[in-house]
Amino acid sequence: MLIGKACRVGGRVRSCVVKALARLFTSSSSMAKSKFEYVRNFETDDTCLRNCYIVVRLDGRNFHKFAEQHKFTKPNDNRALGLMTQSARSVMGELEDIVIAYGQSDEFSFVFKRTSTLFKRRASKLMTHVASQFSSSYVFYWKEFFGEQPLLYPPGFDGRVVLYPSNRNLRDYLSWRQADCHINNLYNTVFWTLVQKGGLTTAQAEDRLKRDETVTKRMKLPNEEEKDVPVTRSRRRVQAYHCDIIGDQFWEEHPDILEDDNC
Ligand SMILES: Nc1nc2c(ncn2[C@@H]2O[C@H](COP(=O)(O)OP(=O)(O)O)[C@@H](O)[C@H]2O)c(=O)[nH]1
Ligand SMILES: [Mg+2]
Repeated sequence: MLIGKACRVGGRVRSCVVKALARLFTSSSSMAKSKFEYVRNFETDDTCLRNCYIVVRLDGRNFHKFAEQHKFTKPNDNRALGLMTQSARSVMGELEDIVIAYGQSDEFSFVFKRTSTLFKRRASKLMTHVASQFSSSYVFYWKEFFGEQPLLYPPGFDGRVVLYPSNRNLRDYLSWRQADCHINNLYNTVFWTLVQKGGLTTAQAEDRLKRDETVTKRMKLPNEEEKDVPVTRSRRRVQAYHCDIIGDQFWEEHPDILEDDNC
C-alpha cells in the first residue's frame, strides 16, 4: 500500500521508499526468523545406528476391505501381487542403497545396506520416501495390472523402521516374514478350498479349522513359491525371484547382498 502511494510521487522518492522498506523488512524478518527459529530444536534426532541394516516395512492400510472392494481373487490375487512387486521395483529404482526387498500379501520389507548414508540415515526420511514412492507407484501402475477395473479410492501404506545389527538377525527377520507368508497362505488355501470346493460357509470353514489343526498340517500347498517375492539387486539390475529365503541356498547364490559382519 505504501509503495503504491510512493509510486505516484515520482521515481526517486519511490526508489528511496522501496529501499527503506526493503531494509526494514529484511531486518524485521531476520529478527522474526531468529525469534522463531528455536522451534527447530523440537525436532528429534532419528539417525539410525551405524553398522545396522535398516529395514523399512510397509503394510497396506485396511487391505481386508480394499481387497474385497477390488474383487481380489481368493486366496491369492496374481494381479495384486504383480502390482506390489512392480511398486517395489520402482522404490528400488529410486533408492539405490536397497539391497533386497521381500513382499507378501499387502506388505513389503526393504533392506538398506548396512553402510548406507542415504539421507544421513534419518529414519523418518528413509521411511517416508519408501512409503510415498511405493504408494504413488501402486496407483500409477494400477491399470497395467488391473486393466479396465477401476481403482475406487487411494490406497495407503503405513511404514516402520527396524534395525538389525548382524547378518543372522537380518536373515532371521526375512525368514520370519517368509514363514508368516507360508502359514497364512496354507490357512487361506485350505479355508477357501473348504468354502469353494467343499461347499462350507465361511463360518463353518473357520470352525472346522479351529477344531482340526491337522487339516492344515496334512495339506500341501500348490505353487506355494509364487505367493511371495524377494526382489534383489545385483550390479544395479533389479530382479524378482519366487524362492525360499529361509535356507542357505539363496544366500550362497547371492553373496553380494549381505555385507561383512565385522565392519
Ligand atoms: N482376496 C485376497 N485378499 C488379500 C490378498 N492379499 C492381501 N489380501 C487382504 O489383505 C489383508 C492383509 O492383512 P492385514 O494387513 O493384517 O489386514 P489390514 O489391516 O486389513 O490391511 C489380508 O487379510 C487379506 O484380507 C489377495 O491376494 N487376495
Ligand atoms: Mg494391512
